[in-house]
Amino acid sequence: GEVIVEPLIRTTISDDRGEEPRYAGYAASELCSKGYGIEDVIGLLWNKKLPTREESEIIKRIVMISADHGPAVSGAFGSILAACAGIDMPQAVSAGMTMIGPRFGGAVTNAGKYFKMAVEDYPNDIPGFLSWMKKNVGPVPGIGHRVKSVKNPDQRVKYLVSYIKNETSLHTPCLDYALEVEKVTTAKKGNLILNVDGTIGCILMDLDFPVHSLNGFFVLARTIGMIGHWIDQNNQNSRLIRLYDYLINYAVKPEQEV
Ligand code: Q5B
Repeated sequence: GEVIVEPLIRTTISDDRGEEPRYAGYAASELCSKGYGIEDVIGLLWNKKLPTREESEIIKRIVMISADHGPAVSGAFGSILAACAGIDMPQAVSAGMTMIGPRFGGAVTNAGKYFKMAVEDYPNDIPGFLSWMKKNVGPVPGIGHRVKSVKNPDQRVKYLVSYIKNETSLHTPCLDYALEVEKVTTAKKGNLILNVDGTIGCILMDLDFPVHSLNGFFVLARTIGMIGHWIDQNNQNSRLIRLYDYLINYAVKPEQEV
């Protein structure tokens, strides 16, 4: 007779049982033939909604602007180090990916989460929000940068903010709040700017993406850059990296008698 088994998993985003995959109900080939882009696929698979044209343009810019930030940052450097050690592409890219976390690139989700909380729980009370964060969380995710500052502004952030404000009709309570927080934090220290993680986190909250999807934007975008660095090192037949002694402060005890 018929055997009834409990489903092992439940999916709500895609279905490949027909002639082709459907993303939240939309046939992949139809999306292509009707002129939709990768940003629309992101909207369907991460938010189960086809973005409006205006929303798609914003998503596209977020991915473009976060794709790479040169070889010096933790993620790219991790991939380069691996490429130079002869590691294959997937593993070298995942070495870079491993670096994405609370300090580097992985502050998007928490920036969105806490700025949204601030809009709701601390409207017009930035000192109250900052002291809550200090007591309960630590450094405000989305604020602060190692090299960018008031004197050396991050053009990616400037561009995104100006695009959203001047060329879209997006309602931006999270972004507006974060920009007000930035005024307070930069008054204390010049590098406590609203950084790229914070900016995209707030815009994505304002776009109504699920909070857990937010780090995915940095992960997706930076994968493009890490693959690029791996290809670049391989094209150059780069040699194994070993740090020179002058780059290390050997603070160990001098030789001891046993
Ligand atoms: N302080 C990013 O710090 C960094 C504070 C703060 C209050 C804050 C730090 C931080 C939150 C996490 C975040 C994303 C670690 C950054 C990115 C992508 C990237 C990267 C690239 C790319 C930098 C010195 C003093 C201390 C701290 C205070 C620092 N941040 N206070 N809220 N948020 N931010 N990450 O310069 O009194 O001296 O003890 O954790 O949003 O990853 O390009 O490189 O595209 O690849 O190393 O842009 O800001 O300084 O940590 O030693 O702190 O400032 O409490 O105070 P630093 P620290 P005190 S974007």
